[in-house]
Amino acid sequence: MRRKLVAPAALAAVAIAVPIGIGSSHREAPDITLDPSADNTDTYAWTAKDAPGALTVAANWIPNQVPANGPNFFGFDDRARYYIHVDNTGDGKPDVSYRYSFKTKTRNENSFLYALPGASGYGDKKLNVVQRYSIVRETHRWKKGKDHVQSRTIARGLPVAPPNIGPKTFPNYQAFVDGAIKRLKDGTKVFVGQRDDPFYVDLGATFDGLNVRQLTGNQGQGKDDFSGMNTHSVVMQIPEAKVTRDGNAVSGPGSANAVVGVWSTTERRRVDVAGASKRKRHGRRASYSRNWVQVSRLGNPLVNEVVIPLGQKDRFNRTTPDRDAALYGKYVVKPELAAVLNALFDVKAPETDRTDIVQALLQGIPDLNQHKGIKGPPAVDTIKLNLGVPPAMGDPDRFGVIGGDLAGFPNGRRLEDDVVDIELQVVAGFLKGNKVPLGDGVDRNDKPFLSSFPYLAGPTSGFDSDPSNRVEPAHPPVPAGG
Ligand SMILES: [Ca+2]
Ligand SMILES: [Ca+2]
Ligand SMILES: [Ca+2]
Repeated sequence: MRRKLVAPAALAAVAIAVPIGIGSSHREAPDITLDPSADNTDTYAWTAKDAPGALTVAANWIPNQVPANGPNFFGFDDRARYYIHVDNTGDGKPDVSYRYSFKTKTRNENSFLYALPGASGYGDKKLNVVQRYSIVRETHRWKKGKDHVQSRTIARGLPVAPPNIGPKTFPNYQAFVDGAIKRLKDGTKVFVGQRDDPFYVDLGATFDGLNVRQLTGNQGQGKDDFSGMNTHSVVMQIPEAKVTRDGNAVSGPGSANAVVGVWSTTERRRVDVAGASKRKRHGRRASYSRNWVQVSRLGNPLVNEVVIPLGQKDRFNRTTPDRDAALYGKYVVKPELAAVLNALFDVKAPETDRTDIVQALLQGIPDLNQHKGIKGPPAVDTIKLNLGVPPAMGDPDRFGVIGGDLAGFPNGRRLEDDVVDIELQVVAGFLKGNKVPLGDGVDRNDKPFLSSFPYLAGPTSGFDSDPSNRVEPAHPPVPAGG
């Protein structure tokens, strides 16, 4: 499925290039590849054009879903807990968390079908398998390092939009999508279900980018390795006052409560086998609850993917953002990727003392998305969004802040933001004046995004699944100008 590397210079670099080619956080660490239903793939946080007073978040799990997957299709794991966290003070500790738990019901255990042809809605008995979920809203108060949590169930029994099996099973799949969009009592809008994977990247062109830089874009023969693949999404639109530090809406970009940090995690139950372990029952905290263990997390795209070395990747998934500077700071300040880019392309990327990357991704940019009122902002891997910055008037610039569009990555992350190109250029030294037009040749998702909630494109159906859409094109790339 991976494209071949085509730049002669890149041929020698196959082994080095592998870690960058998989996805934003798709199967990025050894342990999580064995547990796909808990694997965070992407997290997005932005201010939507049609919802200026709300924080919009999309968190995706379960990577690389080939749509044709009967008789058992992808779904959230009833045994895991899925989280979206918001830090409104800048210390990397959650202040508000939304916890999603799932329950799957099979109506007819004697059938092998997920649904009978013509299933029309969640109440229709033809829909044999129905997954539903609840949301618990947690508010955290941190005192002397201890988390005092208050929990409140804000939704229960809401339906998950089913996997899109095909037009015979679901003649009107959109009815399920519409039925899965809910507005809660506190004004929060939610959608949970299968969607098209909005991430886009091309491994081959990433390292061929220098050769085709005048043609970056799909015309440049970049091939989206995630085209035609689905994911499972939680999309939320939360009124600002529910997530800000002072419980008020944000009056403008300079407002003291304007910045929030967003990330998502997955937890699994801690397994205790009597007598099998001498470890203290409640060892060092690895999650926000002592009976559960965090097994996956995701703030900024590609951090665990290309910054954290293999030997630390599983630990990164298990630790919390407030410890990032202590545990992983050195990998950001001296990123291996800068040395790799230099070895391959001689782009003259600074290889040490990369405080510019630490600031752009982990501390926030002063007067833009740096938390206010915190001394020497700690380096924490959260997506920092200034809720007071209005959405871009026209089409978003895929380069976000480095393209002059302050409403995009790394001030939050929109679906359209080309984080692969942005991060390659930032690692090459963009913020230090070394502007190299690196890119992977893919400048947008294969499917257009929606202009309204839930914004992510609909999933490709199993019936319409097209393997030829996911492999290298039959014809060789057309050379520049050809
Ligand atoms: Ca992941
Ligand atoms: Ca906090
Ligand atoms: Ca790109």
